[in-house]
Amino acid sequence: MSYEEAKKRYEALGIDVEAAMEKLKTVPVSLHCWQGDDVRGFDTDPSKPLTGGIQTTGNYPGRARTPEELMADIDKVLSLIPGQPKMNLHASYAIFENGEWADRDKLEPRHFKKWVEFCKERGLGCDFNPTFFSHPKCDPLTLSSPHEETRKFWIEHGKASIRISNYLAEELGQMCTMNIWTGDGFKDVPADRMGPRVRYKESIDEILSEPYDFAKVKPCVESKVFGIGVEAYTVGSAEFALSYAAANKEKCIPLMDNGHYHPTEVVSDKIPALLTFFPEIALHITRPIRWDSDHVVLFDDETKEIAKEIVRCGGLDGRVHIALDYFDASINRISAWVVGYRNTQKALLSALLTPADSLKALQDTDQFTELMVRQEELKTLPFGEIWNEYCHRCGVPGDGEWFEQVKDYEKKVLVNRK
Ligand code: RNT
Ligand code: ZN
Repeated sequence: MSYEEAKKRYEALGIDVEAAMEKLKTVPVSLHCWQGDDVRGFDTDPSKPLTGGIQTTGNYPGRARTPEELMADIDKVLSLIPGQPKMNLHASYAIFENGEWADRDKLEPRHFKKWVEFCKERGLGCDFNPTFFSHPKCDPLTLSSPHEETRKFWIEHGKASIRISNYLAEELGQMCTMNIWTGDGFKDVPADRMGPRVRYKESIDEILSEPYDFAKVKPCVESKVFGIGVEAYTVGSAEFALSYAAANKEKCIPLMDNGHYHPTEVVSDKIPALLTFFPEIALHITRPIRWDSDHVVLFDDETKEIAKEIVRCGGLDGRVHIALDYFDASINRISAWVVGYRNTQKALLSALLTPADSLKALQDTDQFTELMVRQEELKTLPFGEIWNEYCHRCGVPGDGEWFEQVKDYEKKVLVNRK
């Protein structure tokens, strides 16, 4: 079937295919730099383990070890993904020059100058994340630590991150989300659950007292249910993060990561709940398997459902900030990045190709039999033809046309990284 034929099938349902593709081309989706090097960054000893309850598993060859390698890999990825990517950096990816090094509380915008140049040359915006893990100053708590010196160090890191986010937003002329996530929690039953939460709240208050323009820098608070080694208690729980964001609407927004809930909870359903109250929310799109395993995003039911909610709640017009967050070290990392990004784009395109208004009308007129029939019939529309056309219009390969390039890059570049 040709694109034109496929398009007619959608048009028969009242769907404007051209408008869907044009819209998606303008929607920023953040590409996380940390898939390329297993979340190691450049500011600490790479032989030290990842901490904070997250884990990468696998040792597929080709991990990026330097800023140059990571940037080269990102360029490869950018050549294979459609849409409007935006970079997403962690503070641990600071680039130090001339033998200089700065600890996280002393980071400055200039340590991200190379990234700004990278983004400028490619016309990308950039999001940012303070890095509250994999560092000797995790005691193991950070912003919620009972030790004042520890808290102070991490608060300074948070403030430095606001200044860096502001720099990224100013230089690149695009809004910068700055996501606060810590792995703070306990392995076993705590004696005090409130103390750490009160301290966490006060620490975030202090970080957000650093001046910024909320139109340009959007601090986010990401919640979590549990992590490896912190199974019993998480300081920044769902209720904590949502309450914090609700109480500080003029200063920050909530961030939901779909790996951070109990296995039968779904973020798709939470999106409209939050958008009923919050003007803006942020998302980390990932794929949990039994826990927050951060597997590569697939074109699966929940990813599609999340995309549908983003689209039909008006999220593409700046209300929902979309970022990817996964890290698989067991397969080719470029492919992992590309597959997850393309699948997120597929889910969004497929959502844009849904006759949302007519389905809603069926629901509102109690025509549930027909609603089921119509929703099921959408599943066998010729989506692949539209998708490949979208990729080509974005100047990137369609399905079936890109993996050889990754294999080639692996042979020429990745295998030499011993
Ligand atoms: C961890 C959180 C967090 C991190 C990144 C690296 O569970 O999802 O967002 O994955 O900041
Ligand atoms: Zn996340």
